[in-house]
Amino acid sequence: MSQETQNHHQSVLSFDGVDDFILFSQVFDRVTDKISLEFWANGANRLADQTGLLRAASSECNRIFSIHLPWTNHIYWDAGNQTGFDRIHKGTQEREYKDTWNHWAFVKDSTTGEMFIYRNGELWQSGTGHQRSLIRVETFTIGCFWDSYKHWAGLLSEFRIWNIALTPERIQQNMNTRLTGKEAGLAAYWPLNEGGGTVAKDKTGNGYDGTINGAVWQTTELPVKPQARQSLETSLGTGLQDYAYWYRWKQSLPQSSDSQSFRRGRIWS
Ligand SMILES: [Ca+2]
Repeated sequence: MSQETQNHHQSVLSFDGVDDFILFSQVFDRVTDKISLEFWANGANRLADQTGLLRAASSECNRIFSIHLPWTNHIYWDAGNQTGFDRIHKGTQEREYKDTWNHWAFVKDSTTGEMFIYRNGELWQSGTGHQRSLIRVETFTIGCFWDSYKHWAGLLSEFRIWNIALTPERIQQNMNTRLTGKEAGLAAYWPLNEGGGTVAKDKTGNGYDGTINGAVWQTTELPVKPQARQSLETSLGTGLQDYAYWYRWKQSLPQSSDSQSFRRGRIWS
């Protein structure tokens, strides 16, 4: 097993499949024509055959996003607006989503009309001709299809929403590591690793915290490295902060230290 796919003992969120869910508000006001949703999921053995893992609706209750994982032996990815929704789906078997960790990514690009589902970084299903644009989301839940309806059972971790269409290369690059929250295109990011409390914190700084209803914390092996890795876009995006940190650090040194060799480094929050 490579370094990238080693398991690490970490806190994840466990859903009972009866009445557990996370409720968010106005998560997608930064998303218009492109979206990617990705997460790690470990479906419980008791996971029902008709469940909703995610549901997002407009103020008029139009279906904006929906992920069924599964629904009657299929996995569905829906994305739309007030005119209806675009959909791709494919038949599945329990071994693809139960009793083990799988990384899932659901992507839609309204400009090209493409939709994709990736499983563990590899293309699982795709479709074309899906040009419906996306509109503002008012209610967003993880763990059920509709209010108190068709709840999902299992473990979830590392939930991310992007306002770009992720490529498989990009998914593979980041799926086994935590993010910093500052990555370009990241709209909301819930590592779901708090290990206590009832708030799912959005680590982007955009403030899209969620309220955990019933789901409980569990420590288990997860194929995600606990620490964020430095990525190119993060380096570019925080270059100024990086310099500011270095400058403050240098200013704090005693005068006699100036002659010492200095190797520029950085600190990650
Ligand atoms: Ca419960």
